[in-house]
Parts: sequence; structure tokens; C-alpha cells
Amino acid sequence: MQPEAGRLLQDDQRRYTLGFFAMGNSCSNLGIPPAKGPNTVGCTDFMMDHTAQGSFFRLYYPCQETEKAEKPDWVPCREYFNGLADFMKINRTLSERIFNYLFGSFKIPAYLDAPFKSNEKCPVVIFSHGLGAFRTLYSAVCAELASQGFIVASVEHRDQSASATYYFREKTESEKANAKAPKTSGSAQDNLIREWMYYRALRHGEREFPLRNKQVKQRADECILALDKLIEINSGIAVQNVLQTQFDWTTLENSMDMCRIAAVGHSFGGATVVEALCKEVKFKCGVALDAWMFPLDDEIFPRVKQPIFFINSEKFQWAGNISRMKKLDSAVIQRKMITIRGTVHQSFPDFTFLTGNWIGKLMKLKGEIDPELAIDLCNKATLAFLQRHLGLEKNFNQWDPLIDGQDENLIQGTNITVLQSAI
Ligand code: 71H
Repeated sequence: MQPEAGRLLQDDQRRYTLGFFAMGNSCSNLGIPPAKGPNTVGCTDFMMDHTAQGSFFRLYYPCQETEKAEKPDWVPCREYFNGLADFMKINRTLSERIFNYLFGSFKIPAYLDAPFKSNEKCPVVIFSHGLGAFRTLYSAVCAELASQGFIVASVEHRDQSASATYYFREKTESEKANAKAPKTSGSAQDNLIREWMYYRALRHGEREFPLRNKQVKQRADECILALDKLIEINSGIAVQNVLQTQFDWTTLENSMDMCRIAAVGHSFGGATVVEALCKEVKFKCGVALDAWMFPLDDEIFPRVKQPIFFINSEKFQWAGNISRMKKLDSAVIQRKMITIRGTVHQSFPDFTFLTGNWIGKLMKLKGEIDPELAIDLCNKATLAFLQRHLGLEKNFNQWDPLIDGQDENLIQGTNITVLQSAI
């Protein structure tokens, strides 16, 4: 069993929550939309090594259809809800009940540990989450890419920008001696203790840029490390997953097309995409969803050589942020920007699908547009851009007009006015 696979709450507490939940859920059809591509989607978790300096990601991949397939919980365990509460600056105890009531029963639209299957070599995407998020919260985007044939690694960042994440430390001698249960499995985890790392808020009087700038560099390194792990897995080097899953990693040998790699991310993850492209030319292009450009050094803009696609929401952007995106404009490298009408910053993570309209708008999780339509436009525009710049032989070019904002729900470029003098 995976370390996270336990129930979110004690059983009795859970029944009580579910009783209410079923009542609310039976008269609604909330949930993360299933992926639309031709492949069934599997997902599994990978951590190596066990320390905070190791790599931790969720992998989405095309899979075989299986009968005994289970879908993982959307939020893996209670610590992540606690972390979200800290990030939102609300009381943990109260919000754990509320989060569990509202969001505790949703599932990821992918089959846990299902066997990998693909007829061709898969292009690769590394995905980077936003501030206060974590690896599981963008499953509508990641699962869609996998259903279209990509292998997607959604990293969980250890730069203290995730609401919560974990790693392991080795047991001390006294902890080993105190272990009462006789050693039976002899697995790597027997000698390890799980340590949680939570979101670090800005301290009183602390300047934000030095922190965010340091974090974006660590984030880019973590994206590159995840890619390195995939390269090892692809070349058949035996990797040791610290997490005990049912997934057979050797089935991924020679499965990936290592000439076709892209980076995708949301907000802080969008800045991470820009930084990662600058540091690692194996990334052939990037897609930045509602990017937050603040963490980046101005010096890096002229150094980024790969195509970038900015997909923005209507409400989050402002002139200063857009002008930093425009600093990447180039006569020779494709840089594209579109804005999806009626969207908010939260139109990209999964939360947008999981509340009713009224609560969703109150909590800024939903904009005016139907969230499924918004993510569909985002996914199709992303796929068209990836086909163009990774040289894929698919039919994603049917959505080429979206790259230029040609749709009634899209704006070419931005809705924000940026003074020329600011660029
Ligand atoms: N905030 N990623 C958070 C301020 C706006 C919020 C996050 C409230 C989440 C619920 C409402 C926005 C920004 C801003 C850079 C970024 C990424 F569960 C998720 C948590 C976070 C899913 C996605 C995210 S949001 C994000 O990289 C950047 C600049 N944002 C953002 O940080 N304040 C609050 C005090 C602390 C700094 C929209 C919002 C949100 C509700 C929930 F209740 F449903 F869980 C989650």
C-alpha cells in the first residue's frame, strides 16, 4: 500500500462526512472532467531519493484498460488539506472538516498504477504547479495530455511554495530499537520516517523578490531533475521508487521520445517554465498558464531560446506582468499569447470543477465562462502549440487557429493595455 493510500479521516468520522456528502452530491454533477483523447489514462507516484533533494512527481501516462482499476483520491491525505488551510490563513481544524465535506470524495480522472500501454514513443511534458498548490491539483490538464499520448510528470516542489509536501528521513538508532513490530517486509521504507514540509509565508518585513527568485531557481532544477529521472527510466536504468506502488517502472523502458520534451506550468509554475527553458535546452518549448512573472530575473529574458505560449485568464493579469511576458518577444523565436474570456486565475487548477456556481464565484474559483469549456480551449491550444514545436505527427493542428486567439471565447494577445514605454 502506498503511504498516502490511507483514508483521509478515521472511519467513523468519514461515514458522518460521507452521509452529508452523498446528499449534496446526488443532486449535482460536480467532478473533474474525464480526459477526451484516444488513450485511457493511468497515474502513479514516484519519489527518488527519499530526501528533500530528491525528485517527487506524479506520472500520467497512456494505459491499458483494466477491470480492477481504481481512481486515486484527488487530495491524497489530510496533511494536504492542512497545508491548504495554512496557505489560505484559515484555522486547520475547522477547515479540515469543511475541505473534507466539500472536496474529500473527488477522484483523479485516471487509473491508479494501471499498466502502461502505447503503440508509439510518447512525447514528454514536465508540469509545474502554482504557489500553494501541489502535484495532484492539475489533473484536468495533465490527464488530458496523457490521453493524447503524452507522458506527463507533475512535480511536487520542495521549495516551500507547495501547500504541503513530504520526504523521508532515516530513523535514528533509538527509533530503530524502539520499533516493536518484527521486521517482515524488509523494504526501503522500514527505516524511513515521513517528514512533512508546509508552505512558508512571507515573514513580516521580508522582501518578496529574493525569496521567490530563489524558489523559481529551485523549481526549475526540480523540473530538470524529474526529467533526468525519466531519461534514466527510459534508458532502462533500474530506479528505486521510495514509494511502494504496484506500477512496474521497467515497462517504460524505451517508451519516451526524448527529442520531444516540453514544460508546462501554472502561475509560479509558468515562471518556472521560463526559468527551466533557459537552464535546459532539452525542453524544446513551453506553455505558461496565467504565468506570474515576478520571480524571474530580467536578465534571463534575452537568454531563452525556445518557443513559449502564454495562455492567460481575463482577470488575473496586470500591465507589469504582461510587460515582462512581452520582454520575451522575439523576431525569430515564436512567442504567442492568448486570453480566455470569462476566466479567473483558478480556471486552470481542478478546484474550478468542484464547487457549485455560487460558492465557486464567491471563492474566486470560477469565472463567468463554463469551466469545462475554458479548460477545453486551454488544452486544445496547448496541444496545437506542442504539435507545432515538438514536431508531432498528430491531428492537433486542427486547433491551430486557437493559438492565434481565433475563437469567440478567446482574445488574441491580452485584454490588458500595456504602455509601449513600459516594454
Ligand atoms: N492566492 N498560484 C493566496 C492568494 C489567491 C487564491 C488561491 C485564493 C485556492 C481555495 C481559493 C493565487 C498566485 C498569486 C502567484 C500562484 C495556485 F488549491 C490551490 C492552491 C493554490 C490551487 C491552485 C493554487 S494559486 C496561485 O503561483 C500565484 C501569485 N496564486 C494566490 O496565491 N493567499 C491567501 C491568503 C496566500 C498567499 C485563489 C485561491 C484559492 C480557495 C480553496 F478553498 F478551495 F481551497 C484554494
